[in-house]
Amino acid sequence: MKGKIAFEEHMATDETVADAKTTVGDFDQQAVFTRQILDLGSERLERMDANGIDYAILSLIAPGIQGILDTRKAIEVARRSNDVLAEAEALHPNKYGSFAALPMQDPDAAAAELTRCVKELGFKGALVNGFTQKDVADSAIYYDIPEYRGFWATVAELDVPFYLHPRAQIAQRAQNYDGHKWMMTSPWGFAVETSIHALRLCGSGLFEDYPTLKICLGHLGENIPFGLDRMEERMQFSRRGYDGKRLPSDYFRENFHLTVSGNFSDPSFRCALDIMGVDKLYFSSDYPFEPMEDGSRWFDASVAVDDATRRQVGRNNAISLFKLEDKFAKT
Ligand code: GRE
Ligand code: ZN
Repeated sequence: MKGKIAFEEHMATDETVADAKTTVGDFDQQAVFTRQILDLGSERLERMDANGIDYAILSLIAPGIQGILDTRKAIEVARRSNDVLAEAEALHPNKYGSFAALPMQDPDAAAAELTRCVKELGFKGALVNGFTQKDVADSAIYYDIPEYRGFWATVAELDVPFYLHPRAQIAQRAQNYDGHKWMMTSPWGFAVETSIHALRLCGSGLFEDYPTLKICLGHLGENIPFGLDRMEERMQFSRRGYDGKRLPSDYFRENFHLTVSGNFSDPSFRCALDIMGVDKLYFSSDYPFEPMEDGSRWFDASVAVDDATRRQVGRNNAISLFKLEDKFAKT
């Protein structure tokens, strides 16, 4: 399919590229990966063209700003990274959009940086890599706590999507992976970590306070669609510690938007489509963690997706979500 729009597409700056070392294994792959994640020019653009991707909203590599312990440094690195993204977008305004990286260590600074990025630089929203560390390595702050309500007020007021992207559990808190490190990151742990964070947002009453928030999740919803009916069923019996007025499944269907990034599976897609409906699903590739070719080849030919669905999920829904009508026509 030509004309796809993708928005879990990653980049790194020179000062954040060290994160790539923790995510890719052997040296050959490391060298290729490092080149690809730093590239905001011809290699990425040619690959987008070859795979029928018209437009990509770029975001900083994980864990990015969320792994910086020093709050001042986090604020500075976020700002510099966002300026690099803005420059790339200015060179290729019809090819790239930008998601803000945010210093979540300081909710007010994060709100201020998002406001700057959206109002001054024309960014399309934020992408945050899960919980944030702060001051000490053994820390993990989730954004459902009261300290972040002011931040969410800003997100709601700016009316831009917030992409909750995975990161790995931190080593000091990962005893459940002892001896099984293979599943700690993208094969399984990313989805566990990110789904818990997403459900914490639901359980905190956040979407009662700010009912218009739009939260994006990748990987077809980090396994939540598959578990949602059971959750709703079981919560008839117990809601201990739950502060939402409605069920998590109500908020999930209303406030969440899922991309297919890195989860190019017909059965998983059918489940997400059944649970969420066609309006809430979007294309994305997760480049360069996934080759653009894999996502595009699957999406363009998938028998789980009929042609009208393909156009809606591959393009038209993103035009609506990011208000891109001035740039792109729906097809
Ligand atoms: C991702 O961005 O989704 C990702 C990583 C690291 C490894 C695999 C992966 O950040 O999909
Ligand atoms: Zn990703």
